[in-house]
Amino acid sequence: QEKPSQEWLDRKFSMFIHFGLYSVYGGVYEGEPVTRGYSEQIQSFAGIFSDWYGNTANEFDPVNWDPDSIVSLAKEAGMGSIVFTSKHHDGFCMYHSAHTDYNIVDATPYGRDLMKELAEACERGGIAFGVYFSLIDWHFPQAYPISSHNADPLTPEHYAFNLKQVEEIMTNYGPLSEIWFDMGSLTPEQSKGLYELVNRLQPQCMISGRLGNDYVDFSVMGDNEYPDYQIGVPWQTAASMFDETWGYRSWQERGEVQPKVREKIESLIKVVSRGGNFLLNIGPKGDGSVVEFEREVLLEIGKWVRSNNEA
Ligand code: JFZ
Repeated sequence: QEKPSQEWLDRKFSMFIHFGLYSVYGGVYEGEPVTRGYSEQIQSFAGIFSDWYGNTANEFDPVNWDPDSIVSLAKEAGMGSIVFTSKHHDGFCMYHSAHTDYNIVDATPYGRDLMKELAEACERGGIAFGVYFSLIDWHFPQAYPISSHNADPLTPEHYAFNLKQVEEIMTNYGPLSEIWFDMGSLTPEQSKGLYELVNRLQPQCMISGRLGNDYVDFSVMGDNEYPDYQIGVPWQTAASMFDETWGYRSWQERGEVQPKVREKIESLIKVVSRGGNFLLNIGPKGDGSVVEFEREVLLEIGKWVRSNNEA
């Protein structure tokens, strides 16, 4: 029996990474902070046309992205896996897709398959790797309109495109611990099709409930949320460092490290003691570096985890 994956259930604490073209904007458009909405959704909240937004790829050169040091950071924090944004709502692929040029290899001066390098670093470091994959796409022509909660089912073209992309992700990046489908509105046939595709190629890969229509291997709670009764399915709480954004926000007021450490340890305890997986997010800068505040918070949490394991 492949599911639920016992490894997934045992993992308890994991790193979420939101990294993409939006990280270059850092929550700023035309010199002004964009104060509405998550910064990873700046294309929508600042009303930027996709072609114009996509020009940012010409300057996307995350030379300070260092997958081995990110894996070390996750391990020091006591995390057992990393879940990475393969494609967010903006439609930009952080991996080498054969089905669109709108990807990190073909469209940026960086020109390397950053997701593959992260997957390999996870393998070297002995932690699991999974992906976030958006079922909203603001770049794919047949998938309009721009919305962060599109209520229309996927168009046949968009669905076919997603199938091809999920297939390449399931084929080229080693064994995946989970796929975090997000935010689409699918027909039952579409949910079933994607669910069966993942199961066929990677039967151990846990599938998030956001695929819809009860095709679910684990269910996702919001920050600080957890079920107050046994729900009978594996579950996860995803949390950002600050509620307002998952992607990098240059003008974020971060305050002191210690109160944030305490807040996140409290969440970790609540989630893990109730049997869930805690997925804590970082949002690296456009140059690929980890925000110092976030690094410090993770290292402090790691100290607590270690002292707790020894006790
Ligand atoms: C979605 C995305 O729209 C968002 O940009 C980010 O990627 C986040 C991780 O996922 O937004 C969500 C998803 C789930 C919840 C809240 C926002 N939730 O379960 O409370």
